[in-house]
Amino acid sequence: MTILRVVLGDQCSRGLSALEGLDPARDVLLMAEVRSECTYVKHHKQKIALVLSAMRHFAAELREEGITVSYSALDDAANSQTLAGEVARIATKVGASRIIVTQPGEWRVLEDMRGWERATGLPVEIREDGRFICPIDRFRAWAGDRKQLRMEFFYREMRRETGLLMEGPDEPTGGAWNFDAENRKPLDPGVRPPRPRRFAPDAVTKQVMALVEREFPDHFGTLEAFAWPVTAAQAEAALADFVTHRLARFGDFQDAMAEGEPTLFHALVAAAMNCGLLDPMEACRAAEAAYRKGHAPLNAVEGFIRQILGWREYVRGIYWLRMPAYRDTNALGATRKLPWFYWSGETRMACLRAAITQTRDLAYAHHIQRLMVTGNFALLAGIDPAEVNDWYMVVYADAYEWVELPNTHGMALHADGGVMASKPYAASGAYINRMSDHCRGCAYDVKKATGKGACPFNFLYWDFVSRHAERFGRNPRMAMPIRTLMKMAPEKVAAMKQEAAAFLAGLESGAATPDPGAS
Ligand code: FAD
Ligand code: DLZ
Ligand code: SF4
Repeated sequence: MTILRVVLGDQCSRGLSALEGLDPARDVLLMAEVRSECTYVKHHKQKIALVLSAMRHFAAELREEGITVSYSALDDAANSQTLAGEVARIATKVGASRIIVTQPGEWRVLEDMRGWERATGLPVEIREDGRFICPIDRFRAWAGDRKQLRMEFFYREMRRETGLLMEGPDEPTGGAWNFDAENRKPLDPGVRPPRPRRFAPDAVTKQVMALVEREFPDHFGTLEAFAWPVTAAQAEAALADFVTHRLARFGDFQDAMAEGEPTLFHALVAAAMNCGLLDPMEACRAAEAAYRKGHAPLNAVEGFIRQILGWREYVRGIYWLRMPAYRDTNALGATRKLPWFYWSGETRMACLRAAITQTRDLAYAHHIQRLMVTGNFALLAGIDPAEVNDWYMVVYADAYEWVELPNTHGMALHADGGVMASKPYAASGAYINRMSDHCRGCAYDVKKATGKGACPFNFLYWDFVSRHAERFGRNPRMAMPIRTLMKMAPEKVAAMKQEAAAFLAGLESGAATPDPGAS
């Protein structure tokens, strides 16, 4: 009896649990491009092109192995345009006796999947997603009834369990778990980061790009610079390119930002990893091997491995532990609408302009831009987490709710009330000035917190600290800024609060950003 095996767009992995035990003589594999998945948020055009191209390439590879693939293209006349619709339609067409699928990455799709049995009248087996290093139940067990779910402690357990960068059962390589203190350098003016390898669109990708332009013309972003890997072989080449040319300095400049340098020493592997083209453990092992061979220093390699083995696994654990309530968290009571410049990039704030315009053109910004520029601004300005969440889901090629939501609600906005981070990642312009060269070319003056041309990050920061001083009063990690605020002249505090109010009112009125010469 035919088993229908369903593979979703972010499950383009040969080792997927849904493919285990597949019998090519008996089974049919279903992949379906559907409008509902392309539009549940209006994804960046490059994200849709990446996922559909990866799906088409993966289907072709499976067919070459002799596997029967039922592939619903987006423009097939018979396509019902929903996952449930295609599963029911193809199950009937092939006379399936049961359905096997791997657990999806998003709560919304799992809810949908739970209805497939009713929709098809067939048993549906939802298998664990073995592509993650830490199974969901393992994370739950770790979380147990701990009061604090700090990533660092989870990460150490993962190091012990995987043996990555370990010299013995409890001995981390180099004698420490974390070398972050070495990883906070601004970019040296003389350093030119090597450009990441680009993967020019082949015929399949070009066809998909034309389809995306035709079907989703009003989605955010441009397709011109599309250069993402779309096959497992290309994703491995992208990883190798990173390990060879950028890993060694990844640590040093992990938190740096620079005008005209959209990628610095980052890996650009999340987009491929999140749609299944690259195995996270393979990425960690490749980095460790580079260290063992003396090709990259420990601060770089440990920093990179921590991002994947630590942060990536941890945020996924938090997502499944806390959903569905996590999505509605808004601990700081933020209600403001997302300013229009998040879409247009039209702002006089150079740091935000750089992060947003590169996001539009590349569907990419690196972590510090996401956290300390667009995220920090949204935190300080009190933007509604639901609006911010939608923005991050739309704009990045690597965005899937399981990873995007905890990063947005937990890390950037402190909307989860401190589940993930012990204090909000709020910072004034001084931080951006220390870590980047954006301020030099900005219309605002980073040294000023009030008066004509004052940097908005400055007065918004102090306004934020003042608004939330009571809430964070007993948090030792917030003690310093609160003490500094208390020591400030009351007139200065009042002036900054007034500037913040006027600035935010200007944003609400639809101005791109208030004229720095106007106040
Ligand atoms: P690198 O800087 O080279 O890091 C290597 C890898 O580590 C990444 O590919 C990624 O797999 C992993 N990683 C690093 N930081 C994190 C993190 N905080 N959480 C999970 N994995 C991490 N990452 C996504 O994959 N998808 C998202 O939708 C996403 N949304 C984010 C939203 C906000 C507000 C913030 C602050 C961060 C978000 N991140 C997201 C995390 C991080 O910014 C991206 O993983 C990273 O920028 C991807 O680029 P890269 O591959 O060059 O990463
Ligand atoms: C992101 C995405 C897009 C744009 N399109 C499809 C699609 O047409 N068909 C499909 O199976 N999956 C797609 N995906 C990925 C899904 O949105 C993803 O599987 C869910 O968000 C669960 O992580
Ligand atoms: Fe950003 Fe302020 Fe610096 Fe301008 S001066 S780039 S707004 S931090």
